[in-house]
Amino acid sequence: MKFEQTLLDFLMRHQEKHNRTFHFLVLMDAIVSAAKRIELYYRTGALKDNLGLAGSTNVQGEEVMKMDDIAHEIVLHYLKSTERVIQVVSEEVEEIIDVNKGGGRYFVYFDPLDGSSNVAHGLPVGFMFGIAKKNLDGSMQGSEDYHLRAGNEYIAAGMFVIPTGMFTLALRDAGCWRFHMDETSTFVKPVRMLLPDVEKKWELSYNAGNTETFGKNIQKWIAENQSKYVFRYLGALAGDFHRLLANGGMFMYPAIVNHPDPKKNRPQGKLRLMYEANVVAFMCREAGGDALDESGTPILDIKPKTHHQRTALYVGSKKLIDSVQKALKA
Ligand code: AFP
Repeated sequence: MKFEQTLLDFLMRHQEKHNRTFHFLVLMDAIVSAAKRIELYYRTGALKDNLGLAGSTNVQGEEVMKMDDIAHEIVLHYLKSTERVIQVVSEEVEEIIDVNKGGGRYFVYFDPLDGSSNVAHGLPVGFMFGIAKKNLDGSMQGSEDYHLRAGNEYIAAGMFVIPTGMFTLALRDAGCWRFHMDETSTFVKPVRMLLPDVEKKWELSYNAGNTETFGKNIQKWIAENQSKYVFRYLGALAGDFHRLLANGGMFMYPAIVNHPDPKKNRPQGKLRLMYEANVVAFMCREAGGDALDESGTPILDIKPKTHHQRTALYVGSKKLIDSVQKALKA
């Protein structure tokens, strides 16, 4: 009889190999439990009437679906239960949430249900998260912005594409891994993800309807390059990035600077730095790729000023990111 590897077994070996503690296993166990629970609600959402609007707006001023509230509560519950999380930032809540004032070692930044325009259709959404750890030497502790870590300080980042059972996790300096979960979400088939060099498979992923609102240099780059690549766009970052990691290419959400209604411009970009852009940038770096903002700054180098900060994002295969960087700086 052949037994499959479990996710915790995979992580245990990883921690041992890198001489790390098992606290991280407890945290990951909670995150996987939360993902399973969200997936269950999502699958049964229509039956349980969980997919309608909750009638409120979130901190980004967007309508909150009931499912977003549920997913947030689920993640918070499981993170609290670990007693190892200091604070969390959730897309659904304005404030930073103190989880364990007395102790703990991790900060978790998450979007429990990213891509909410897909919810009403039962199409894939993402549960995205980044994890940073307190400085065990005590430095920075007590400082007000201790939780505001740049992506290059994260120790791990990952995303579940719900409800597909696909999970991708990047561990700092130890690779980006994709897990194909079975129906119990327990047994996995880990696959090391490396962006492929074969350009004929590369894809471009962006909201093409926004093209005329982008900066002129990016519009020019698109006009000169887009016909070389296949175009794909789901409207949920986790799903779009999932494809990209396997096929290569670039996902972008440029700054909106030429909207006919100037009030709708988004010079800072749309995506959230700490739980969207950093998460994919971190995974992409471990898979051999790169990520930039509109000024050409590496996403992972941006030191956040606020926990819900937005950014423009260009993420994917190095060659394309280098080419976009030249265009941004031209
Ligand atoms: P929503 O959760 O508001 O749908 O936003 C999803 C998202 O942050 C990201 O997952 C998508 O890639 C991007 O926004 C889609 O944005 P557009 O609908 O403007 O294309």
